[in-house]
Amino acid sequence: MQGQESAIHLQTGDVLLVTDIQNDFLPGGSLAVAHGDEVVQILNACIVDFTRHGLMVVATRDWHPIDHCSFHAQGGPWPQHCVAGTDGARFSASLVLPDSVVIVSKATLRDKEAYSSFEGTELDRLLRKAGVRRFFIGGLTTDYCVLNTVRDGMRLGYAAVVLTDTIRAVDVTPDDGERALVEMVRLGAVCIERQQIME
Ligand code: VGL
Ligand code: ZN
Repeated sequence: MQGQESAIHLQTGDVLLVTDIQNDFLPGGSLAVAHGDEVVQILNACIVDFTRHGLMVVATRDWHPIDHCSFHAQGGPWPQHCVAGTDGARFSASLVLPDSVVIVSKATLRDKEAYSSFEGTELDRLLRKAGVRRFFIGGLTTDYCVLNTVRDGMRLGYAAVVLTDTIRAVDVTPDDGERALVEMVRLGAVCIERQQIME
């Protein structure tokens, strides 16, 4: 497949975006993503790779008010999930974040859905200030937050590397995740697995 590389060396200006590893998106959660738990250990290894290099790690979280417009009760497409401050919105207890992690909360306003981690957040400003030129992205979900973050980030001028063994899709429609991957490659994102990160 186009967009595949054999190996990528970490360099200054790289950042890792750990996307929405929250209880509600994991098995047992209110919007559980099938096999979502399988990515956590691989992401932990990525986090170690980046921190060892002194590179920034950002953890994003879906952080909704209790009456968010995306919930069924408000006529939206999703069951209630990731309500700010609840256990469902907490990062998985299995995710090992460094003390230096930067946390970015998204979709925090009642009347606004935002799947991209750049939309309505300080993420772009934060990355620019840190001299970031390229983001590596993993987490949940392939077909919503990951896809939209890659799209926005590339539009903003960042290079994007998708860590394909660290993402899982909601797949509301079968193959949404596959289509999202094809779309990200079409946009110019590079796809690798964690073991292809060279230090
Ligand atoms: C997401 C579904 C609902 C995501 C957020 O961040 O991928 N997906 N809310
Ligand atoms: Zn949400």
